Amino acid sequence: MDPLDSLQAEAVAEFAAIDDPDLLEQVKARYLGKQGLITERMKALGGMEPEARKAEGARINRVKTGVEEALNARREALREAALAQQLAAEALDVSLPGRGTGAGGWHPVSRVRERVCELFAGIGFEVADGPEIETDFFNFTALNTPDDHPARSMHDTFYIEGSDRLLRTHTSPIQVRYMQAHQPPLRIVAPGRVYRVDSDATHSPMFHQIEGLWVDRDVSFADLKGVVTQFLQRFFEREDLQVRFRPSFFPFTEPSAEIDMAWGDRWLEIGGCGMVHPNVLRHVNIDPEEFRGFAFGFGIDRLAMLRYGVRDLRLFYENDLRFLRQFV
Ligand code: 2U9
Repeated sequence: MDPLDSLQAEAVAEFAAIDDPDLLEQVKARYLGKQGLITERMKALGGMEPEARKAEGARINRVKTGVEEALNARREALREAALAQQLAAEALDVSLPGRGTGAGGWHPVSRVRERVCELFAGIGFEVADGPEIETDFFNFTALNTPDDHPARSMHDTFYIEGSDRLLRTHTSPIQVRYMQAHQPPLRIVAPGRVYRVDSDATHSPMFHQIEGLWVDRDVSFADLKGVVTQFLQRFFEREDLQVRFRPSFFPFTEPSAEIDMAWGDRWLEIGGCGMVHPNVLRHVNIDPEEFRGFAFGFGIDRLAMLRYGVRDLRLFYENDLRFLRQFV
């Protein structure tokens, strides 16, 4: 075979035997590099007669093109092989079962809220709702709370700067709004978030209340005692739970009482209640000579702490899943 042809055949055979792209580039240099076998032959053309140089030049170029084509074909083949290998390694088994997202669960405070609403719904109470950002009127004035009452101070209430708005300090404004929109007789519970400037192991600046209100022609303090006592006995699932009503004061009820329940060998304060103050009824155009009402309130977080044996209220708001999962 002509030496130039055998050079081409040699290069093509050598490229075909190489599996490593780096090695391929090294071998390419042996033929096409600055001192490569083909390049050297090009250089040798300079010493030839013009006629012979032209013919030999054309032959070398043809061989060079052939070698370059073989090189490029091998490069492409190796690139495709590498890609095929990568795809095989990263292959997805679409028949595998999914990881799943895991089922969420109710927060303990929400569970207690739902349970309390359910118990009251069972004796005819409707569940009412209202805004967390309230006006001074619905949060205080309509609830017979005087201008100089400590609850109205910046110390106790979050006010919204540059407006007459505030974060409601109790859920009572819900009942005021409900009475504006509905005629008695009426029976509602109002659960929700409330806000007070207060923070320690048993107080959070945001906490949850549920309040109840029953307005009718002939409701009495005896009805109030019965409803509250039965609710607590059902909620704590203890028919013999002892409940006591201790005289107290709230601006929006008269008479008023703290609700205590027996817990181990002592009394625990668990809520407050009273007969709706006549001024509160007048603010919503209900005639206190015709209608009377009773109201009560519980801290949902406090009910949850007692029901589940949680000592620190703040655990409910840290969102530590190890804690929260225990209630699901
Ligand atoms: C209207 C009229 C009266 C709701 C009441 C209480 C007493 C009470 C506390 C329980 C624990 C607040 O979360 S707590 O700190 N609540 O003591 N709440 S009477 O009285 C109302 C409500 C609405 C129109």
